[in-house]
Parts: sequence; structure tokens; C-alpha cells
Amino acid sequence: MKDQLQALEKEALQKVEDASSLKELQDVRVAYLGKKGPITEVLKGMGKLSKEERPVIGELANKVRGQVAEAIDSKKAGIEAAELEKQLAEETIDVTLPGRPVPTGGPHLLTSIVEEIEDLFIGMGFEVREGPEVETDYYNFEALNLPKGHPARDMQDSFYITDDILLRTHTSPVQARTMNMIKGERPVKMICPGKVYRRDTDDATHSHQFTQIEGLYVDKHVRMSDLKGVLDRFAKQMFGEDREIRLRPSFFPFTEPSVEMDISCKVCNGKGCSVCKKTGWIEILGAGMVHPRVLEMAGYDPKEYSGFAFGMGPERIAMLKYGVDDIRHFYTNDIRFLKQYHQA
Ligand code: FA5
Repeated sequence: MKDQLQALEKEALQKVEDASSLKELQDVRVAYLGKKGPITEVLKGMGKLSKEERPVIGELANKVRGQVAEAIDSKKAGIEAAELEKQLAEETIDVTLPGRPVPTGGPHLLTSIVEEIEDLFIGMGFEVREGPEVETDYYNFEALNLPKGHPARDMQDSFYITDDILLRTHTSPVQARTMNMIKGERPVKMICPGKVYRRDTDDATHSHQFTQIEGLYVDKHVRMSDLKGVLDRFAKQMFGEDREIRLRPSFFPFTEPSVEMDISCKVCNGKGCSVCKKTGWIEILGAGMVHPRVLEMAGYDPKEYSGFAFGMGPERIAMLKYGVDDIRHFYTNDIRFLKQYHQA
């Protein structure tokens, strides 16, 4: 029995030595140390041994068992360490590899130009306000000195929702709303960008939905020369110090006097093209001194307060600045057009 146990030990240790994976090692453990394994079998037959032989063989069997178990544990630790090493080597990240570029979007040209105009006016002390696109007839027209039936309402063909509610045709209702909120208690200096809607026929410079930026400055002693100064600064900063502007007398029921401001066409350098309708000039905004009646309706005393207001079309400004020849490019979302204006 002694020889049998020693042979088993040799055989088991050899198998442990030969095992190359945790699975093979587990098979060896089950085969030699399991309940049905040969060492257990030897121990089971000990009953037939003499009293003297039993402790000797028992001790030897336990020793063999212990040694095989120890060899398995130590081999297991070796295999596990080797496997970990292999896994680490396989999963090593090469930090020197160049990264894959992530395609990024960018602001739409119209968004950029609106933000640029906002920044410019914020720099001149204006605050930025907002107003609703679905507006009441009162704020869109009546509070701006355009009572129902006034012929000047035809200047802005409107999309009515009910008799009293419409899609705003300009951002001027935000002047009326802002003044109404402040109720003549303090001066106001604000701009308001936003979408407006008109039943205009779409062409190179007209769209039925477009953007406007309204400006309003009401205080004591605001004069026409203040308006001219602000607009001149705006035009020079936006288009360059050498750009020409002209103010033409115009008519808006909510301003008196009223003007329209043109800038020399950058697309054709004043020679005449489809953008400027062969005139060499492109109209970008309407403006004027706030009509005393508008001030009065909003709660300002026109004897004490005066103000100027303007409303511009940022699409037309972007067209001029970047030489875009058709306003429809802003809305058709051709990525090839938009990409040209993404800043890195
Ligand atoms: C107005 O809408 C006045 N509310 C502007 C104003 C405000 C005057 C405050 C006085 C005081 P007008 O209809 O001219 O004015 O439009 C202003 C600007 O919006 C125009 O100069 C032009 O740049 C732009 N615009 C007008 N109609 C269109 C259109 N269909 N498509 C694109 N831009 C347009």
C-alpha cells in the first residue's frame, strides 16, 4: 500500500506539472483528491491493515494528499498570474495612437449673426428681451398707433389666427410690452431678437418667416442724433469702418420722424445685382423717434420722455456681410452652405 501511495503521489504531481489551464488543474484535483479518487480508495481499504500498519499508512496517505493539494494550489496561483499577465498585455492601450476625429456641429449662420448683433448692442448698454411669436392684435398694431382699419396695416400682410390673435409681423410689439411693463417709471434700453411672420412672397430677399431685432431706447432727452450715432456705430462695427450707410425718410405709424437705413451692397460693391435689385443699396432696417402717442399709451409722459426705436433683419445683414445671394439658403439647411460658416 505504501508503494501504491507513493506511485499515486508521483503520478498526481506529474499531472499537476503538466496541467496548462485552470480547467485541467481542476480535473486533476477531482481525479486524485475527489471522493472517488484513488487516494480515497486507498484510505477506504485501511480496515484490512494490521493495527501497526494503519497509523503509518494513514499518515502517509494524509501526507500524499497534502502534497498533491499544495502542488495544485501553487500551480493554480502560477496559472492565474500568467493569465492575468496575458490579459494585461492584450488590453494595453497605446496612448500614442492618434485619436479618431469626432464630427461636431456648429451654430447656424443666423444664430451666429444674431449673437454678434446682441453682443454689439450689449456693449452699448442695451439689455436683451423676448416676446411671444403668437401675439395679440393690440400689441402688434394698436399699441403701436395702428388702430383697426388703419391703412398702414397693409404694409405688413399678416397671418391671423383669430380676429384678435396673429403671428407677429414684426418685433415692435416687444417695445410696447416692455414699456407697458415698466409703466413710465424708469428709462428703458433694450433689444429683442425673434422670429416674425408675413404673407410676403418668397424671393431672393424676402421670406414669409424671417428674423428681426428690435431696438428701443427711451429716456429723458433722447434725440434723433442719438439714433444716428448708435446706428452708425452698429454699421461700422458690423461691416467695417469704410462701409457706407444712408438714411432715407420713411413712414412708420409708431415713429415720427421715421427713416429707413440702407447699406451699400457688398455683393456687387454698389454696381447693382440681384441682391440689391440693381440699386447698389440694400435696406436693412427701419427706425425713428418713438411716436408721442405710443409713449403715452405705454404710460410715459411724452413731454418728459422721448425715445428712438429700430427694427432690423439679421438675414439681410448676414447676406451683406458674407455675400449670401439668396435668403432661402438660411432655411433650406443645405449642410454644404451651413458648413462654410462654422467657426473652429
Ligand atoms: C418693421 O418691421 C418695423 N417694425 C421696423 C421699425 C421698428 C421701424 C422700430 C421703426 C421703429 P420693416 O417692415 O421695414 O419695418 O422691416 C424691418 C426690416 O426687416 C427690413 O429692413 C428688412 O431688413 C427686414 N424684412 C422685412 N421684410 C422682410 C422679409 N419678408 N424677409 C426678410 N427680411 C425682411
